Amino acid sequence: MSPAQKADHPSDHQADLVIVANRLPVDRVHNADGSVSWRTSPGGLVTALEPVLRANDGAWIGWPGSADEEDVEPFVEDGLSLVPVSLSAREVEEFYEGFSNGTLWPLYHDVIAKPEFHREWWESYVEVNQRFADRAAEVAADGATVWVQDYQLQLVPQMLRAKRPDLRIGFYLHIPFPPAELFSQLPWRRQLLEGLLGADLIGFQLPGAAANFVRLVRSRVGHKTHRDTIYLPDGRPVKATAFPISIDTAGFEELARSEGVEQRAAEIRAALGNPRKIFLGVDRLDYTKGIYSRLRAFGELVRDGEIDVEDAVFVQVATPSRERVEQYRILRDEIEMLVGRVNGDHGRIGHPAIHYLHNSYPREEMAAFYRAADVMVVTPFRDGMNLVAKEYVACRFDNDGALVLSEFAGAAQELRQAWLVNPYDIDGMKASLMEAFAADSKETGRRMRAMRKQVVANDVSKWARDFLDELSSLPEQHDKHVRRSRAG
Ligand code: GDG
Repeated sequence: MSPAQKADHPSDHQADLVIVANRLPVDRVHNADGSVSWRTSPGGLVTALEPVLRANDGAWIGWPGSADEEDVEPFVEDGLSLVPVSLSAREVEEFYEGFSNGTLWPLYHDVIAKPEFHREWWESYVEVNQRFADRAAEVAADGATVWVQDYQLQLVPQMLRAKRPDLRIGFYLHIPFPPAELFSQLPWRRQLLEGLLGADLIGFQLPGAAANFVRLVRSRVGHKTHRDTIYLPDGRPVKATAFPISIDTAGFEELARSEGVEQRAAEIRAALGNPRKIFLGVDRLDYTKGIYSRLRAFGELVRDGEIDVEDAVFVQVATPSRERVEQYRILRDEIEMLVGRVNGDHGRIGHPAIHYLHNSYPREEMAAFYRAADVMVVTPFRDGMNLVAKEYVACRFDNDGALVLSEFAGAAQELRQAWLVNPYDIDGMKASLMEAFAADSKETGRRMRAMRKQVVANDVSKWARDFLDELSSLPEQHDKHVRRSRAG
């Protein structure tokens, strides 16, 4: 079969590179005429992995995003081989909203919200992970590389290795990995650690997360470790190390420089009444992001007369997220009540203190927001990385604009020249917001230049390359082990 013929029949061939992620990079759309089509949902991960996938005849395994669909055959969309995994409505509730987002997400983010432990959720997590692993085992060619993504699929590496010891398996965790004291609450802690240990290489956002993992493996599973390497009893080494993720820096900058975006940024400023300064927050509406505290800090500055609503305005984009999970509904109500109160108490006709947008926007509009904003406010209580902070920096090609950034975002390890804040300290946050607000262009320029250097030199393709290079450069021990397991 020619490569073109192969691409038309993805189910007929096996791939040398397989990405396994909870979501496919496309959404299933049901059209009015009853037909079904696919809409690409371009995220940073797809942008980064697309070139490697194309170059390696790769495939992407994931859930198409709607429950209880009949099984969909693998298909090719825009030249990418996509392999759908179906979830029932009950699995969406128990595996996705339940164990992934009601147990693991809060547990891995410092227990900001209380994690719930339910045995049915765990059973569903095991079943769905097995389905993803089975799919990967079918799709991967002999000796292929499989890269598993994120907290929803932590058991896949071990399940996959059990079926296919010939594969080279990588795993990347996009969210923080918690300290032992928190992780140990999990009734299924050992199973999760062993699940991850099926990989040859486990990537984390920060060195501290990798160290937490290695320490836990030593104390809970009892394996020998040396620095970032774990030695399993059968002699197979597993490396756990940091690969801080990034963005398509050049792509964002190009968008920001385009005439359409420049014009739209001017329109946004004008629609806001051309205030002297615009503060901006952009987040998924999630309790880890610290939206409430930052708006409270801003509201107090307006109340105290430090900021005049005719001089400055706060725009908060809160993208709808996990709306069926109770804690997210409560958070939305709390934030909306606060916005109403601040605007009711301190706004004037035509001048609300806070513009709150519960909506999602196309990439161009996001870039226009970043271009329009003078002070970008990113204040999560805990965040694996936070791409919004890096996107803002990428869009500020004329080296202006100020970034206020939480110390507890992974991005703070790289963007040292931001105004770093502790989001639990409202007074400290108020002081930093005022400093960033009042900083002159010499100060903001000095800081932004340094941050841009970092984000330009470390983009998401470098992240993907670094991970895959590391994975393929673990040959000796790996091949020795594969030979041994084949012989056995
Ligand atoms: C997880 C980790 C880690 C948001 N609203 C819209 C929109 N977005 C885009 C942003 C950004 C992305 O979504 C959000 O990424 P973050 O990194 O800020 O946060 P999480 O969603 O929590 O991501 C995080 C990340 O994984 C990657 O490893 O950094 O720590 O929690 O790209 O621009 N994009 C568009 N419209 C919106 O309305 N087009």
